[in-house]
Amino acid sequence: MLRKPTFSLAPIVAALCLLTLSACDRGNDSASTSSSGGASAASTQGAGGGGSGALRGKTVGFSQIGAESAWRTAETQSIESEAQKRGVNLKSVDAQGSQEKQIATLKSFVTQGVDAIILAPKTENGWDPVLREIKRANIPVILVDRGVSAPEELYTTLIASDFVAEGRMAGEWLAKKTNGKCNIAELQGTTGAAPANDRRTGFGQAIGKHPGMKIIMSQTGDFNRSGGKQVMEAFLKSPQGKDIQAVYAHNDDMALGAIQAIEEAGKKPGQDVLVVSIDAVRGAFDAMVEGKLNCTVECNPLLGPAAFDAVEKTLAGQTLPKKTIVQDQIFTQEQAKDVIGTRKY
Ligand code: GYE
Repeated sequence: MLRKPTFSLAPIVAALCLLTLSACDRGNDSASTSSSGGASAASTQGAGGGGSGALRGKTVGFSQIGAESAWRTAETQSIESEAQKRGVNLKSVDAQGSQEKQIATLKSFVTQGVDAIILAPKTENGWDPVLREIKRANIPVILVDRGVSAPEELYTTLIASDFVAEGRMAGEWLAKKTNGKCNIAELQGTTGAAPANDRRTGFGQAIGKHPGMKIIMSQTGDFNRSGGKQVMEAFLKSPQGKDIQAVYAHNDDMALGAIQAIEEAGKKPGQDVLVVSIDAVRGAFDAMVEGKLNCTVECNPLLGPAAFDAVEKTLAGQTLPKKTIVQDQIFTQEQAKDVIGTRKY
């Protein structure tokens, strides 16, 4: 189990890189993971630099939700480039935000007889029938980035971040920053999506310990920038708009949209209204350097190496842990300048 090196460890890591160049490449480019539930650790290391060659010529179907955020674009690129490195024939299909399209895609993967499926599911519910169909066809399903409510036996493994922990980190940071007193506007992710549900739960757990912290408005901005901007505009225009002291956005793209709305309303994001979000994409670092975003919690999208390690293992007959958790960390405005150059997405 390899934890992502923190930035203070950089000199030591750099020295180790000289000794083991390829291992360091993998460490920087792919998500660091640990397995949950006491099962044996699923490593991202095994074949992260392109694999053992075992997947060469295999056909893998990848059903992606869409391209609503910089995070998702980075995830798609990670999966597509890893497939290429391993000589996998990848059928990558973008569902343009539609769960129905994802289901139709999965059915077509069954008809085509792919060797394995990687699925980034839009919402938690609604997958049981199609997952049963895939199981009957004996095709392993690797879930990446979001979980589903379907019974565990219907998929091979899930590789994702702990979204409750991410929400909690954001809430704890805000509690500390405001001494436990703050009126908050929340921009939720896509309705019914695991990260939206869990990030709301985790944040609620953290601020629940502080009676002076209240969510005074909350609405979905669908994990995209224009959604975040539109909802924030409406929040600011509402009778309680002047009371908003902080924005908690379930992802960076919505926070960046909200920042625009705050500026257009004549206020200073990062000062008049604090902004905290999740993902830690490049745009968030730029906004932190400009002083407009206060804090972002990382959610690593570089899941390609871990996903194809899982495909390789399951096709080799190995049993995988049901869940592999991606390790994340928090970044504040104060750290942004020093860290921005090292960001990969
Ligand atoms: O945080 C957000 C995206 O599922 C973890 O989806 C992912 C989330 C990510 O659109 O930016």
